[in-house]
Amino acid sequence: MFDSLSDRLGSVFEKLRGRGALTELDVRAAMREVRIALLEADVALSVVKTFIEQVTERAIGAEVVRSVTPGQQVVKIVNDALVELLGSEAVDLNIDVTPPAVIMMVGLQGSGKTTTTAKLAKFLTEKRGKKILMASLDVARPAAQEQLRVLGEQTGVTTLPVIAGQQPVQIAERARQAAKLQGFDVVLLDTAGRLNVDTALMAEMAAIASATRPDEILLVVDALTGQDAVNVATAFKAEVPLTGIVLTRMDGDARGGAALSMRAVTERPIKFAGTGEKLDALEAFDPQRVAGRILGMGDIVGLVERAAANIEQADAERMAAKLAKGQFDMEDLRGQLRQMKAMGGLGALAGMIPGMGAAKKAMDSGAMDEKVLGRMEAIIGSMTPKERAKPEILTAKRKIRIAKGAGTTVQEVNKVIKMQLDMASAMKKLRKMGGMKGMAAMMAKMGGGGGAGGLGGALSGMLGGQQMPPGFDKFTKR
Ligand SMILES: Nc1nc2c(ncn2[C@@H]2O[C@H](COP(=O)(O)OP(=O)(O)OP(=O)(O)O)[C@@H](O)[C@H]2O)c(=O)[nH]1
Ligand SMILES: [Mg+2]
Repeated sequence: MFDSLSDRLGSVFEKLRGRGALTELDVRAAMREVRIALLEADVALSVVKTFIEQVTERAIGAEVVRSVTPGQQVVKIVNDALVELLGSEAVDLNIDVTPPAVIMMVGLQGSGKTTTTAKLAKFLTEKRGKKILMASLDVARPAAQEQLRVLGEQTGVTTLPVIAGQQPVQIAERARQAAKLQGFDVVLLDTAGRLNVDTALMAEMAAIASATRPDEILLVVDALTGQDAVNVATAFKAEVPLTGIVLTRMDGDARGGAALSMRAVTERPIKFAGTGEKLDALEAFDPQRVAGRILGMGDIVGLVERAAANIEQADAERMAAKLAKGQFDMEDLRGQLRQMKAMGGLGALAGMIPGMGAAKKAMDSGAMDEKVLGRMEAIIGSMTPKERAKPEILTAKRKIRIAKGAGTTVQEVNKVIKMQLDMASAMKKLRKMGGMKGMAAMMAKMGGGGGAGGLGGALSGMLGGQQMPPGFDKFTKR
């Protein structure tokens, strides 16, 4: 279904791919084309706008990983943003509850509720080994209950016997009761289709939902209706607590707008996609896979990921070698700061360095923010390579120059120097204790807590922990 979008994006990136360098203008021009492609795919305007802003900002600010081209890097950035747009992680059904779990299907007339109910029953039976009971609450259309019964026969799934004259809420209650007594794991409730404007049926749906309190209320929407599907979802969300979306007719020639806008607009995950009329044409919705299908550039995305992983690996090895020798210069400090930033915390070091527990806690509690790391990085960035390798040559004059370069004060430069010194001496101590092996022993002794000096101590001090070395207070947030 994403064919034309896929083609459009493909040709945008084709132009970027081989290029040796990309300017901001190149990126912006490419993003204008991506924007048009998304709009033509019927993605909601607000969603397109945010998406383009995000990707542009990331692409322009990105450091290009060695051994890939800037164009490839941009493809990876767009891929990641698409994955996020689609919801990042696949979201499973919430059915691991005290049985029976109740799943209620809602949606407009003809959206595919009854078919999807049967598909889901088959899926849960075959793939999850669940015992399923289906019940039709559709008393609005004469043949509806019979339709589900026939589907039950085709799939070998039990359906609740029909009792003429019962109302939806009663049927739902009876289904739950029967499931409980007969040991079913999941009850699937198929409901009557409604026109959006049909207030009576909307009210009935809300009544069923509040009487039955289902574990899942899945909205079934037709992907072919594009942005309308998103509007429908918004309208239903206002009536009942939706827990997820099923997009049907993904096998049709929908342009993709519904799939791409749905998550962002409704804040509900797409849990399944219907991909045909057959009863096995149902897929668990996986953002990564769908984004991959849209971009059709899995090879490039994989390449960039591998390159990044290799570099991290090489950096980690270099670092480990230095640590083993008991060295720690400004370059190492900068590497650590970057890693911390990249990991959104002190996780990079937490497993290696004694005393990091306290530092991590301080970070998590917000005692230190990204800006601080950035400022320290800027200070180190203003040093010459020689100064970074041999911080002991930093004279007062050099410090003034560095402070100016980083737009900060000599005091702050001194704090960074002090920090590097503390860490270097911690490294020496560690080495005396027997290098990396000693470190492990020391960690075992000290646990994640206080951190008796050393790198952990220096960091937790910097982070506003109890061990704050003199002069580090300015870097912590108050
Ligand atoms: N191609 C395709 N057809 C589908 C899909 N899902 C459902 N259909 C078809 O859509 C039609 C309507 O499906 P139903 O399941 O009866 O829809 P419904 O929402 O229960 O309809 P009402 O109960 O009348 O509101 C049927 O012909 C299905 O075969 C899908 O993913 N792909
Ligand atoms: Mg139906």
